[in-house]
Amino acid sequence: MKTVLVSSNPGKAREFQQLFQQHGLELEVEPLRTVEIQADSLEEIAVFSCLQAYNILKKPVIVEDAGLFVEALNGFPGPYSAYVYRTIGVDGLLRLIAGRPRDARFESVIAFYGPQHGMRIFRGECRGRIADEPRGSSGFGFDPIFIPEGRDETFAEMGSSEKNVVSHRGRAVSKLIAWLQEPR
Ligand code: ITT
Repeated sequence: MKTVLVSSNPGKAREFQQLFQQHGLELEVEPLRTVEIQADSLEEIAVFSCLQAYNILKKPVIVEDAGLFVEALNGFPGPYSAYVYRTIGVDGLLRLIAGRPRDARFESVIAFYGPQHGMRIFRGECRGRIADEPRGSSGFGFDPIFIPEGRDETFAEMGSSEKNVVSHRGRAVSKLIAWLQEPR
């Protein structure tokens, strides 16, 4: 079964592609822009976008919604991460948490929908902390200020394959791939 990822984020698509290739699976990326609802949960957003994409493309699709949850901000920006990134960006987020504890986590929720299997959800989380200043130039979004647990480098100082080993997305995609590879 060839899987279609609907995403307009090339950085995200690259990380998915790399994991699929490592497992000898094909992944088609469709940069279709769906209407992203505002909701307090990544799952609600992913499920809504996934059904919308399926209704347009009429083939099995996957959609991922991810976000950065900062503990000192009670989980903000979470599901609003794309908006916060576009508006105040990395520097704005650093200003918001100046002098406060740096604990944070990334979460990824992947929604798969196909008429044979219905809706399936796969989750991944990566705990870590917010760096004092941006470091590194690879990746996308908040990568320059996120340091995963047990490491000193930010995600942006790692290559995408190294990031995939520990990241929220890497963990969620690995669960998706294990499910896709189950004999049926
Ligand atoms: P699509 O919905 O089209 O896939 P998007 O960029 O809008 O692309 P999300 O809503 O899932 O994707 O992402 C929310 C934002 O959270 C994203 O734009 C980044 O700013 C941030 N983000 C998510 N995953 C990230 C990661 O692995 N590294 C850095 N920032 C990330």
